[in-house]
Amino acid sequence: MKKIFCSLAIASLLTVNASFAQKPLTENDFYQLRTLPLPEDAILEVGGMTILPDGRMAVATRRGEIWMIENPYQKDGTQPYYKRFAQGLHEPLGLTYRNGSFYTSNRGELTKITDEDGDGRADVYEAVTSLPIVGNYHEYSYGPVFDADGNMLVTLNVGWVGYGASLTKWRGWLVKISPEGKIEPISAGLRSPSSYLINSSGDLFYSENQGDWVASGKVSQLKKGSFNGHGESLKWTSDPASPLKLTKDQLPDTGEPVATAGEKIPHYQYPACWFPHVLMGISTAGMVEDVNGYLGPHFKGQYFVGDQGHSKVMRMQLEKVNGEYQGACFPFREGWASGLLRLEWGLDGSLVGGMTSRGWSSTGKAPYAIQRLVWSGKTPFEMQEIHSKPDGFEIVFTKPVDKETAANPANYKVASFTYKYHHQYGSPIINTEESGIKGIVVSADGRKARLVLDGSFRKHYIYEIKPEGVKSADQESVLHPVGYYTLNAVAPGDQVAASQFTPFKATAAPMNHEHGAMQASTGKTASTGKATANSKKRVTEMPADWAAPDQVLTIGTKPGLKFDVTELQVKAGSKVKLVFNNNDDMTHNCVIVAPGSVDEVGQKAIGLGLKGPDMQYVPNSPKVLFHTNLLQPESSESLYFTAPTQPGTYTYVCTYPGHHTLMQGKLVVVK
Ligand SMILES: [Cu+2]
Repeated sequence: MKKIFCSLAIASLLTVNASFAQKPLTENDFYQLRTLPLPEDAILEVGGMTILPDGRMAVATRRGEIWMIENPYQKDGTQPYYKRFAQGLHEPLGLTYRNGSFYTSNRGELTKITDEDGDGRADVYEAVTSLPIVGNYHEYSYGPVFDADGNMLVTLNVGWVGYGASLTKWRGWLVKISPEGKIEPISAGLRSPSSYLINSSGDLFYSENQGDWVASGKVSQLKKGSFNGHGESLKWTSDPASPLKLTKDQLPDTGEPVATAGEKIPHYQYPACWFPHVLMGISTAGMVEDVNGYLGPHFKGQYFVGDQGHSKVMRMQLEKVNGEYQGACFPFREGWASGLLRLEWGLDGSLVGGMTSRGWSSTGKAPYAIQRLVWSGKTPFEMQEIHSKPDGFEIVFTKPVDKETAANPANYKVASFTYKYHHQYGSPIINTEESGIKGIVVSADGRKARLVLDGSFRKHYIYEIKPEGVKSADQESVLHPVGYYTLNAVAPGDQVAASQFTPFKATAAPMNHEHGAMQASTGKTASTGKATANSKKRVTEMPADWAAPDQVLTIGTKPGLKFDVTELQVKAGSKVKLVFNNNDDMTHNCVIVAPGSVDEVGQKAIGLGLKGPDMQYVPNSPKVLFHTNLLQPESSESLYFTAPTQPGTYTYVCTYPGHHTLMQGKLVVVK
């Protein structure tokens, strides 16, 4: 008996193992998060973070303190040790250590802090210089980063008065501060420049957040005399110290594509890499360059960019075409504990994330956290790089591909789009177009697939590249089968001769239309049937058989992703007219969903990707009961519907990507 039991147990163990082996691989199989235990008596909302030469970590908190962390790597399972080093600062949002002193940007001062007697506590706080401020809550100051000459670079957030405003000189600028404290304006047009770095080639980049004048998150090179898009900073260009003379009335504030608007603006700096809003993250933040290949030799020389709102790290790969940087971003590792503001390399090669979410909500629910990301030593199957080619793109994979799937054009999708340039908040995706694939050449070693595209290229557009059906030689799927390449210029070089193309099988159409993506992207959703299903849910004229609505509800919008009413009541089965007024300066819709389904519907809306704009970001789901279209600022729509007969708490929500977690209200249906 015993023997039989044992062999049965072993057999069932084997089955369990086999089913584990077949599970799709996840980010966690390659990169693991380790959470630092935090002391109970400290509120470590990370604003600035730096690693000291001896491996200790120093953290500046938004509460105005600096903490030293010994043994952050938890060697041999031991605990880290925390000690408060400094206090009394004003929301420091940067921290640098140099020649035995710390430097940090407070709201109104760049401060040098030194422990002169070596007791592990700060003794001397010196003002390097005052930073310009009028006291607006949104006037964050970031940095410093030292340049090669020992000057300090500091970025200055614009204030907020219902729009981003430069209320004092040089808000919305990158400034250079000499060791003597003299401020020199360098580059204009910044909005919320929370993070910047000097790369191994000595070039300076910053990450920017979506907002007014800024269509989406992006990473741009910062050059002296350049303009990065936010109009308010130009208020100060008549000052003799300004390195550029551009004025706000020279900006084409018309909502035309940013791809072409930039050509009309003197000194305009196109982003090196757009991080499409929601499709990647919602608020790009801390960045590091991996010169050492800490996260694997396959990503050596690439960048890792944190996202505060989505609690994730994204990957960016840059190349220079015609002397300018451009490149692609990719998803990399989500699931961090809080809003990821800072990234630094630990001395052990782990990627350390410093987090905070107070006032800036994030998908990671902790109010603050510190975590380290460690590479497992395994190589994920990913698009390692995307390169521009005169006739298309070349994808470099981290591992050899299965040549059959890699040569089949049905296994790829390529589409391009841009955004509007205007003073309004953010932008919808516009001008989406799919590219047909003429041919594919897979390299002999199986590491590269060269896609030759139909048609002409659109300069400064973002190309979405999805190798969804490509497998590795060992039959793994691409872990993150999407990348967004910002095509500022088409690379020169040789075209692929048509005779080199892999001949397509008759069954492989030039593009895969199965998912309706083509129809959606050209605005013909009405013919797909999906819109018909949804259109019954959007009745904007009073049904003929109604004498009058039983009840009229009015919902408006407020800044900060809010409806102006958070709860409404209707009688089950009654005839309802709902007036939705969008009085905010952002685009919103109003979608009534079944009880308990708001997250599911919100996630589905995000999942619409490039189809979203044409679908009004309303997913085709039975959980969607009624909905308006997406409304531009200062517009209104009326809906007519019969209230559900089933009493309960329904939700009205804006499903525009990034809004659904905050922008909700309760629709209580009563008997
Ligand atoms: Cu909204």
